Amino acid sequence: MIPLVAGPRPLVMGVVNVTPDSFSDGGEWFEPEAAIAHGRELVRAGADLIDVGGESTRPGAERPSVEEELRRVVPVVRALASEGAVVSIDTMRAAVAEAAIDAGAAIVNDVSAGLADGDMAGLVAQAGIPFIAMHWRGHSTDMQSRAVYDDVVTDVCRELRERADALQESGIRADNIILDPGFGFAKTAEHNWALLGRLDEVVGLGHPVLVGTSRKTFLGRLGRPGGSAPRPPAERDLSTAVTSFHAARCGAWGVRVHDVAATIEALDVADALRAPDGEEGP
Ligand code: PMM
Repeated sequence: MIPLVAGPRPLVMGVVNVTPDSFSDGGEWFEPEAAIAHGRELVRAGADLIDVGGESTRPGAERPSVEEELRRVVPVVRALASEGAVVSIDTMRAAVAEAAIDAGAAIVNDVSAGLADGDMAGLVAQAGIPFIAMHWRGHSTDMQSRAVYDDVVTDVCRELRERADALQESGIRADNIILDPGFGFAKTAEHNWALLGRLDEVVGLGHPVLVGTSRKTFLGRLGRPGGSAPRPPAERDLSTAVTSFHAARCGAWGVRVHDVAATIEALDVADALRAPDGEEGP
């Protein structure tokens, strides 16, 4: 069973992208054996969940065919689930979600919150499993043109609430809906910082909240003068760990990250501050 009620600390979801072109780790785990080995490493590092995805959502990315997406993810989900890992399937396609559930996936993580495929909500309702519904305004090919808000936090909260209501009308139980503000999806750096700074408002919607800032470009731009290139994704893990600390302080249910070990260290600090055990330093 996946604990859906926010615990004393966020769950750590480790990312396994079985893609040739993800911005954060594209190509590294493209072969099933490499992806499975990476998933095992993340479990050993302490991940509570493993998120397996076969479609890159970086801005401008083209979509793989359904057959190709299935070929990428199903063997990885099957292997990791059979070894006892709690696996979520990161997909916008009901057919892929269905095959992954058959292979042992316990959660569906849909960055489109069911909007990209009209069959998704019914499938998840039928399966009776948790559903991660991310704030989304359109496919990656042109999503940045949709990064227009009056007040990004108010608008994202309203759109998430509307999605949660629609998903419940499709038969997904309220207590199986996890919300995610969708960092980097139809958002500028300014929008991402506003959402992170007011994360308590997203948590206030009353559903568990997943935070996915890991290695995203807005973190890579920190300390870089305007116009210069952001730091490469693999050099964004320290700032990611700090955002995980912040997410813990705001009551997030989970954090979706690439560097599980650094995240756990950051969450340990949050824990120690919440419940100091009185040990003497240094
Ligand atoms: N980001 C990415 C992919 N899937 N799922 C959720 N729920 N939230 C996210 O923020 C999210 C996601 C893109 O990042 P990646 O290329 O590092 O996987």
